[in-house]
Amino acid sequence: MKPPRLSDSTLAQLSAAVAQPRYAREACRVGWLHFGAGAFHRAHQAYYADRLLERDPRWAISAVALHSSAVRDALAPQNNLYCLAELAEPAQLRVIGALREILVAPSERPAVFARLEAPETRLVTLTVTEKGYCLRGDGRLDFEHPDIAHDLRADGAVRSVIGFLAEGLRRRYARSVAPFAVVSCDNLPDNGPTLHAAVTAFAAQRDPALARWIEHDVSFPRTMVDSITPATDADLIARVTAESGLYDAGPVQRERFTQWVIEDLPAVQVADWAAVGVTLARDVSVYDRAKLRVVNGAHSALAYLGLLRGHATVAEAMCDPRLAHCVERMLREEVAPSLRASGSFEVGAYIEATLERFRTPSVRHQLAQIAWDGSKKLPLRLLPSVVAAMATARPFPRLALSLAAWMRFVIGQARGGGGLTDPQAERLLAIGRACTDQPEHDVAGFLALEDIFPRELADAVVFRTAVAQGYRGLGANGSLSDVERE
Ligand code: CS2
Repeated sequence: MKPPRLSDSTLAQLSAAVAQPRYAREACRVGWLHFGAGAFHRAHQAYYADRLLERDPRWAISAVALHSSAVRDALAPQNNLYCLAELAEPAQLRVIGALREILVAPSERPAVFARLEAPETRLVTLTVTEKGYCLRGDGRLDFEHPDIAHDLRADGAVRSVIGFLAEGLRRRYARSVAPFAVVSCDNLPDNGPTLHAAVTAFAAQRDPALARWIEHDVSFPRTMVDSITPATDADLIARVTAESGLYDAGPVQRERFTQWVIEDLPAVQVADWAAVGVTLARDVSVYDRAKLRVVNGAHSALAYLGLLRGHATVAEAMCDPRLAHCVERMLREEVAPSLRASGSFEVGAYIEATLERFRTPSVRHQLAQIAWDGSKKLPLRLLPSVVAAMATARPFPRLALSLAAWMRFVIGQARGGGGLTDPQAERLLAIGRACTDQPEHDVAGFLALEDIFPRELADAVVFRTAVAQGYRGLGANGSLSDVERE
């Protein structure tokens, strides 16, 4: 017999082992708007909101899906309830009640603007991935991006998150409503200030006074978010349904570890963050640099090297002793020197803890998922460590190898016809098809992509040589013999 579906009216039938909202959902009010209703948001920020709601009813979330209606369609019959599986042995399930509604932007623009305009909306968060910011390689807003060009002409009928934020803030400004805080939860260095500059630049094209208001009066704190969130699959749906006793079409999963650090600005001091485990910090850059270069840098290295070596998940790749050793040395010898210790933060311990997280067998995190959008990720995750190494004349063979592995991965996809999930897929596949397995030639083809590899870096002989050497040693199947004894 098919179990009943998770919803407000079936919650009483939930297995006793599953935690459920300990607050009256109907008494909660929406004070938080979120762009990007994907798994990471539902596993991370919505979890913290759920815990805030236990003590303060103002923090129900209105989530906006920018493109697809899939999440809305899965959760609507469930009153937007879903299960979060915290992966450990055994997994811990909890039903999250923080989502009030899911708006699908293209068809529900007026409802999104109503939330953006509402004085009760004090917090706007985003998880739209690196490419959602429509930035150029130098981190500034790309006015040639089709969505930005469209939104500047659109007179409110916007489709990018930059357009939504600028238009939402314009409406508040016009009605003298105090601004909300805008909290980027994506893996970009200085995510707050970067987004702040992009929204201000967009607004300046429409109204200089609005741009000045955004620049001076709207807060865009820096943040660091961290929790490994493997994509939802049929396996998770089946497990959650079996363990909870209720059918859930949209569960999410993440590792037990979760971290959220927000820059301590007055505009974010609106909720009792400390009570739910969120850290407010004066200097977030220590955390965000370490997160991007260690957790995300190692992830990307493992993804490309691991896929070449025939692995499917991070935990599997970590069981490959040569690969694990290579990534560990990359972190300790090539990345760590670029990070500063601060207060209780100690780089060596952070690396140790990160590798331990990667080894957790219950977290089946697909390397193919991490391999997405390499053209947007590598410049933020690996290149800053390379630049820091070059500045102090330190060698960086494993960082170079990881970049070469990305090139080999792209070539493999081009030759095998597997396609690529990347905003630059067309250009990358064309470069991949033109490769001849001659290291200098092939590497030069990729390094010519200026919005990934800044000209000065691509022209540096030390850099070109290191990547070509990595590429040569790696071959097409990920041999590590050049950097580690096989
Ligand atoms: C991963 C991240 O998919 C990826 O590129 O590196 O999603 C990573 O799992 C998270 O940032 C961890 O917090």
